[in-house]
Amino acid sequence: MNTLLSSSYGHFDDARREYVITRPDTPLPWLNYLGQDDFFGLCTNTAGGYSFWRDAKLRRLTRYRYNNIPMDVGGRYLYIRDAATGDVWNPGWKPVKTPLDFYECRHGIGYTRITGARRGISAEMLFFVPPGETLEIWRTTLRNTGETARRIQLFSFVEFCLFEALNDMTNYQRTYSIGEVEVDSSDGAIYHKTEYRERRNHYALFGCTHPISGYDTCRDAFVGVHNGLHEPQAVLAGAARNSIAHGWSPVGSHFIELNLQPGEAREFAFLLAYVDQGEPASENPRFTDPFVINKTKGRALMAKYKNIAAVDDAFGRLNVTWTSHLSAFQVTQSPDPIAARMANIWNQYQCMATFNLSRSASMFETGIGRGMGFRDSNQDILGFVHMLPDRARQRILDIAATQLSDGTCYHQYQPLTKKGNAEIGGDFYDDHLWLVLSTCAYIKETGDRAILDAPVGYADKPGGTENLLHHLETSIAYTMKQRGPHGLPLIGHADWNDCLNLNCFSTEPNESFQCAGDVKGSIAESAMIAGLFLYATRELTELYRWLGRAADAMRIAQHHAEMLDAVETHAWDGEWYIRAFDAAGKPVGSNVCDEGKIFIESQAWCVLGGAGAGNGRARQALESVHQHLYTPDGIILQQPAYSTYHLELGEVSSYPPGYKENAGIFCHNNTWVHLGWCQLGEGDRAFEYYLSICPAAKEARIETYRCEPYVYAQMIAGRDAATPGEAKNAWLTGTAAWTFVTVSQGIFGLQPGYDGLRLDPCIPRSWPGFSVTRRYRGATYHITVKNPGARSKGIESLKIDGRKISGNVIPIAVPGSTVKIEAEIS
Ligand code: BGC
Ligand code: IFM
Repeated sequence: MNTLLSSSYGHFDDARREYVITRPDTPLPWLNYLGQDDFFGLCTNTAGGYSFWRDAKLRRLTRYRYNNIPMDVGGRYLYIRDAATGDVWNPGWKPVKTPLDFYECRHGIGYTRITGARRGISAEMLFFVPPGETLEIWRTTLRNTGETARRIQLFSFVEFCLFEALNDMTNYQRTYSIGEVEVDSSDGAIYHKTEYRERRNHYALFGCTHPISGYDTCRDAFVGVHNGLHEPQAVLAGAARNSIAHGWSPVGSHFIELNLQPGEAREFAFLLAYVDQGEPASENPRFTDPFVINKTKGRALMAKYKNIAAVDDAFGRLNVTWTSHLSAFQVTQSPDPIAARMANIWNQYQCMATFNLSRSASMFETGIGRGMGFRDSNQDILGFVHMLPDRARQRILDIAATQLSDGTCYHQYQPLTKKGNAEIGGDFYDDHLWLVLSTCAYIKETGDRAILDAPVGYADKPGGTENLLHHLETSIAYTMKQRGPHGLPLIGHADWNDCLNLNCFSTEPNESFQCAGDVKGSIAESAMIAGLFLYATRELTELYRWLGRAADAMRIAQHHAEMLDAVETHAWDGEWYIRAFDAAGKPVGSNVCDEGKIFIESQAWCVLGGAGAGNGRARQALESVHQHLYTPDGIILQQPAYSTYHLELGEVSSYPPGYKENAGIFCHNNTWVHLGWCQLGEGDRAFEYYLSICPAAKEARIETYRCEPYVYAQMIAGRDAATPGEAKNAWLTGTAAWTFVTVSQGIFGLQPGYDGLRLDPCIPRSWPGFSVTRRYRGATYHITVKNPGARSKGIESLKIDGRKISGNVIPIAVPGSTVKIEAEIS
């Protein structure tokens, strides 16, 4: 695949799996993530961002000020000073913003490489987290590209966070007095050891593999009380202060002096590590012993990466690891390069980020407010399970353990403790159903039925020995129990649409801008949950059949039938499915409403759940979406937008028209309609819709779109907005997982099943065919589909290693084998 379109800010380099940013002043900071296991970093195209271990709230290593001016300040900085002239600059342009002769940022898969050059000196910094390590490496190359010898001074910089990020940014009466550091100038190691004294046997280490001439750890000494990061006084003066922080704000800065001859280059690395020594032994008299940290692990890390060859080796391992992850699904030949580029590289990469971080830490999520979401993480698994099924398995069990025995769930939990967060309100009556979807997707991917027997208790019954299947049954039973006057599921505080708060009785918004209201006794119902329930019960019925449990399959199928009847009897509005009934029993998302007549979610989920299949309503519902909600920028959440605030609808009407849930284009729910069109065999529609929200297709309009062109955004402003087409909330969105499901299972049509891989593509009629390679249950399938009759759907012939078979399910091959599939749509 070659480079395609480009924007005025950069272009894709598919061969290297990179997005290349060619000027630093992007419309918004364009972000990448470092890390794939336990240690993570956010890294923007100007080296901004922060790092944490496992949990962006509880184990934050470096500080970051959201809502800053300019927007993105603070990060992994290297100041370069010409000792002769005093000229100071950064390779990533910020924070000094001295004009560069050359700037390039290559965001790659798990790494970011920033190169800057000025007046004959070039500096390249490669940031990455080696697989399995709890540290990030800044591989640094300084080169004299000029014709005269140069004396260069370097100052590295991080600002430490005192580990607990909320406390760090709110509780200054305490935090200004607790900071402690230690410096080992012999090996360039700066230890940030706040909290070590107290109860936590951990520290952060900022090391440098090049000999240093000095250091700083006190922000006031290095930056200056009245200076900004664009003018640190130590850098301007060309000398480190060798400061030791006592309280206030500890920082880490190494001072390096280099003499570079023409053509000479120097390569070395900075390391930012988290060292957790585990709980101190109980006999350790922590409060009486002299306060000496155990540097053994820190020193071992420094020694390990002292040699640049070890750094390169680690980077090589990172790339090999990613090639392996991505190779589980690769489009090898496609008429549309954008779809292939996104599916092969960026969409799967984004799925890893959402799996790891849920909705916790991005340029729009502070790492403090949200942990792992119950519904979010279940959905994230759908786009991740093919890459690392074992990690998905563990996650499913972790999530299930945050369900309560009555069927409700902690809406969010903290990644470090895996405990539900009681401060975040519950009563989202869709949450539990997503667990059915993630579990079934996992078993279809792996065949591991044993997960159903894995013991997992309920959050309110510690030590319980129920199993995962018990949780699925509890979930189904809970919705059956919680139904309203029309037999549809009650909505509770909200369903997938967090802002549709139909039990909002107080004009006093609470802290999270959600309306206060007691859901007990409320009759507000959700047609979206009804559709989701239809889908979940169909999944569970199929699972029970596969398990040979016919009676259970029939029992669940009866629940499905009952709900289907309620949907068709009460939720059909004439041309589409209504969205809900409010607390007064009035329809929401109906033609009888003045605003908010039609919503996207209930159309998509009722269709995906199997409603409207035999009576034409499914097609009619999606046609209504096309007529009322579809725009070239994507499908709007509802129309007409709410022009005023409605207490009885809640937060959805609190947004200005065109933004977020009030008639914004919420990319996440668009994907369900894409799948709906695939289900109906409309490949042209599905693909046109797919491209409408695809970031790689936005390059030509990047000044309007503003967000990263390589990852999905949660929201694009709708046509009612003042800024239509403008994206927000990039990276951490359910759009990632669901788009991967759409592309891999809907469009290219590779659908993992209990007994094999079903091949059921739905493509634009103009496509002559495509090829995909899929790793599935240990075997590799090379699949080629031809479309000589210019149709969208319907596999007519299927050959496995040259042998024709009937139907469209590819049987499970021997692990380790390679299978050649030739198929035709005709
Ligand atoms: C929604 C936001 C809302 C928030 C709190 C999010 O999931 O997307 O629009 O402000 O929840 O209710
Ligand atoms: O469904 C939610 C999700 O859980 C968080 N982001 C917004 C979505 C829609 O409100």
